[in-house]
Formats: sequence, structure tokens, C-alpha cells
Amino acid sequence: MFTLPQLGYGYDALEPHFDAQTMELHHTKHHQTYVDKLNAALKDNPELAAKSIEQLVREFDQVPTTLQTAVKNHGGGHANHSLWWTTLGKTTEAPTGELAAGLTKLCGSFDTFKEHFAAQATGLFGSGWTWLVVNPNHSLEIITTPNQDSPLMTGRTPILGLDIWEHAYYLKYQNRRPEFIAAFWSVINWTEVEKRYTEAVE
Ligand code: MN3
Repeated sequence: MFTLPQLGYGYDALEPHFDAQTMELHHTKHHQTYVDKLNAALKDNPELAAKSIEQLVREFDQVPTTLQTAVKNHGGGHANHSLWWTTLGKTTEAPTGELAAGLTKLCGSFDTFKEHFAAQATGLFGSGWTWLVVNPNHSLEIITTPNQDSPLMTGRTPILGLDIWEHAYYLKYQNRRPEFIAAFWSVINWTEVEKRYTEAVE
């Protein structure tokens, strides 16, 4: 059975950028629902329910056809949000070390990386996520996925994601998605993102 992960900080920790009410609803209602629906879908499949959420989604092609929609939507939702919470938090303004070098190689500078990432997030039609991923050849890439599709399903390792469902920002930002995206840069736990990058390229 899958369970809702605890946050490593309080719901008000990211104020004023991400408000406490949105954080609490997002965690206890939205994320919890993905967990509950995934568990319900896999109740007769203990071998699938025994996998880690990352393994379940990464091995999507092994999921029986009748369960693929549930695993894609609710398994993806659980995997995506589990990453989301851990890569939030207030640490440093920008990445350092190998990741900083990788982003410079990808986009020319950290500021340009932010521009490219924000442009994809702003341009997404409907609900989905914008990601910084590590490809199988260890290169970095900015991608956008619809709905709760996880980059793990296509063999990529997400190390940073931005949730662009309205439930992530509507209470505070309403239709002003660009303001929400701008606030995102103030709440990233770059130490965690760097750790995930190091693990992905090992
Ligand atoms: Mn969400």
C-alpha cells in the first residue's frame, strides 16, 4: 500500500510565495486522493502495490492494460507530488557545482534556464507539469508533460518539477499563472535537486 509522505516543513514554511492554505489542501486533499485511488486500483495486485512508486511508474510497460490508466493518473500523481514536496523549501538562490555547470551547458546561464523553464510552464495548455529531467544519456532537458504523466514513464529521471494544475496556485494567484511561476524560484530546495542530479548521473 502506498502512503502520503510527510512534509519536512510546515504548511506555512514557504509563505509568502506559496500560501499555507494551498499547501495544506494540496497535500492532504489532492495528493492524498492520488494515493487512495492508486491503492484502490491495485488492491488485487499485491505484486504491483509492493513496488516503490518510482519503480511502479518507471516500469509502466509491465502494468496490465486494464490498470494502465489508473497507474498513469494516480501513480503518476503520487510520484510527481512526492518529488514536488521534497524539492521545495528555502535554501540557496541557485544551484552550485555539477548541476550549475549542467544548466549553463544546457541554456548558457542559470537565468536563461529559468527563462526557458518558465516559458514552457507558461505555455502549457491545460494541466500538467514542467520538469528538469536527466535523460538516459545523462543530459539535462526541460520538458512538459500533460496531466499527471511522469517523466519516469519515458525513461527520464525528474529532478525538479513545477505543478501547473490550478489546484497548485488558484487560491492565491487565480488566473495569474506567470506570478506563480515567478514565485517558484523562491521556494526551491536546490540542495535536494543537486542530490537527485548526482544520483541520476552516477
Ligand atoms: Mn498537484
